[in-house]
Order: sequence, then structure tokens, then C-alpha cells
Amino acid sequence: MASSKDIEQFRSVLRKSKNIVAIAGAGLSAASGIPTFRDAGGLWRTHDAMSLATPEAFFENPSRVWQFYHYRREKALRATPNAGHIALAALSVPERLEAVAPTARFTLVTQNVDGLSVKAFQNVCPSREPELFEMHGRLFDTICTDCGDCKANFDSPICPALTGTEEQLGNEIEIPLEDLPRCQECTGLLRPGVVWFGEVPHQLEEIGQIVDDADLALVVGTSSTVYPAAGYAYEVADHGGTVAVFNIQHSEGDEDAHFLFLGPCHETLPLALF
Ligand code: BJW
Ligand code: ZN
Repeated sequence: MASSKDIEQFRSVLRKSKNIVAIAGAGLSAASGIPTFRDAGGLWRTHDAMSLATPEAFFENPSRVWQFYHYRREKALRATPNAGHIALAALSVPERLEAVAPTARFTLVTQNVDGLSVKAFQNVCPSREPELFEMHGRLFDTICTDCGDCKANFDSPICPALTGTEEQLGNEIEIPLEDLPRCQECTGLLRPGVVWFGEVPHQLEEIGQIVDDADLALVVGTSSTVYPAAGYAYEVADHGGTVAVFNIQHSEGDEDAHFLFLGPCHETLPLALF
């Protein structure tokens, strides 16, 4: 089956849909200056994922891992949502959703940890709780490795010893354990509140239900290589739903998508949706 790029045809599917789920990845935040992982310029092209994004890597070298996440936190703190985040957030506003999909419910499932979709939802509709799942956690949460306390933390820098290290990411420095971020409750070592390889993503039961119910999946800016998120579009297609991929280039499985909108998603999403 050849994928369609016909916006009018997509709009007519959108109009009839009842449960829309968007599954987003790093490409959604690319236009906000947040690096992706696997495509040109992506973090995993120059940094080894297994020595930065696993629990084993953290306990082996917490200084290296904190330096990496401090760099990511500082970038995300200064970033603002782009037109792609805003277009998805607009679908959570009842009147906006009703205009394009009168009988639909919309949910965003993001793999991104940068908080930009939350910011976009707050900008667009401050009075509503967003239908939003951050399945790989948040850069701005910390978890104590001793007592398990989980807290939001937007400090910049997160601890004095990391000051300025974001300027020299390739240049690893060794920070003593006692100078890394520590728990306010028990002084234990804090870790970033993100989901690493081998860990179980958040809210899988609720997301599973949303995916089971979805009759339209928007797959936005993800390489669709990391599970379980990579499986959701297949699940929607398997039970008869429609899949629309928004990506700047070809990605895993997009040959099976019903719609394929190639281009930067801060341009293609607003065009296709509104
Ligand atoms: C644009 C654009 C623009 C650019 N516009 N587009 C073998 C087989 C199957 C599974 C496994 C396996 N071996 C191991 C596993 C499991 C593993 C996995 O899937 N590994 C694969 C690599 C094979 N998964 C896990 O370990 C997960 N946990 C798990 O499975 O638990 C077990 C379990 C599950 C379910 C039930 C019970 C138990 C956890 C995965 C955690 C991933 N963590 C990371 C780091 C998070 C913290 C951090 O940010 O540092 O999450 S890795 C990284 O990849 C990050 C991302 O969320 C994730 C996905 O990447 P994403 O978003 O797709 O980014 P890219 O860079 O890959 O793609 C960007 C795309 O955007 C590209 O396509 C570009 O073209 C496009 N783009 N600019 C539109 N302007
Ligand atoms: Zn603690």
C-alpha cells in the first residue's frame, strides 16, 4: 500500500475519528533547538547511549551521566515550544478539536523528556489538565537512589559543581560523589527522573488503553525504533485504525502508514491539522 500525502483526504479521516492518539519523539522538539538522538546531529551519533542512558552506566559513573543530563536540562530550560508542540496542544482545546474532529477525544503520548509539550499545553489552555503522557519521564524530575523521593527540580545549575560543564560536554570531568545532586530528605545521591534502557516506561497501562481505543494515530518526529512506543502505531493499524506519520525523512515502518507527511513537523502538523 502506498502512503497518501493528500491533506484533504487526511482531514476527512480526522473529521470522522473518535479517539486520536499522537505518539511523539525527539523530532517534535528539533525546531526548538533540542538535539535528537539518532539522525544527523543526534546525541547517540557522538555519545554512547549505553554509557549514558542505562541504570548500570549511572552507578558506574554518575559524574559522567549527570554532566550529560545537566547539559540537556540547561538546553531545555531555555527552549520554547514550537508550532508543532502548539498544534498538538491546540487539539486539547475543546473548541479547536471540535472544529477539525467534532466527535473525537485527543491524547498525546510523548517520549520526550524536555517538558516542551507541557509548556505548550499550559500556553494554549492554562485552565485544563492536559491529556498528556510523558512516558520516558522528565529531565526536571529527580529521584533519590536511597529513599526513592521524587521531586520536580528546575534549579539551574542543579548543583554548583556542574556549573559551566554544559559548555564542554565532550570534555569529561570527574565530580566527587558528595558534590553531585543530593537528596534534601536523606542526602542520598539523586538521579535524573528519566526512563533509561531496560527500565519500564511510565503509565503503560493507561497508554495501552488509549492505544487500544485509538482509531487514528499521529506518529510525530520519532525514529520508531525504541519499544514499547515503536509498537503503538502497529497496534492501531492492526485493529483497523489509521496511521499518519509526520517526519522530516523516512522512518521505520512508514511504508505501512496510511498517510505520510514528510517535512519539518513544526510546518506539516499545523498545515495538516488546521
Ligand atoms: C524530525 C525533525 C523535524 C528530526 N520534524 N521529524 C530488542 C527488541 C525490542 C526491544 C528491545 C530490544 N532490546 C532492548 C529492547 C527494549 C528497549 C528498546 O526498545 N531498545 C531498542 C533500541 C531496540 N526499550 C527499553 O528498554 C524501554 N523499556 C522497556 O522496554 O521496558 C520493558 C517493558 C516494556 C513494556 C512492558 C514491560 C516491560 C525503555 C526505553 C527508554 C528509552 N530511553 C531514552 C532516553 C530517555 C532519557 C533521555 O532523554 O536521555 O529515550 S533513549 C531515547 O530514544 C529517548 C527517546 O525517547 C527514545 C526514542 O527516540 P526518538 O524520540 O524516536 O528520537 P530519534 O532521534 O531516534 O528520532 C528522531 C526522529 O525525528 C527521526 O526519525 C528524525 O528523522 C525525526 N526528525 N527532526 C519531524 N524537524
Ligand atoms: Zn532520599
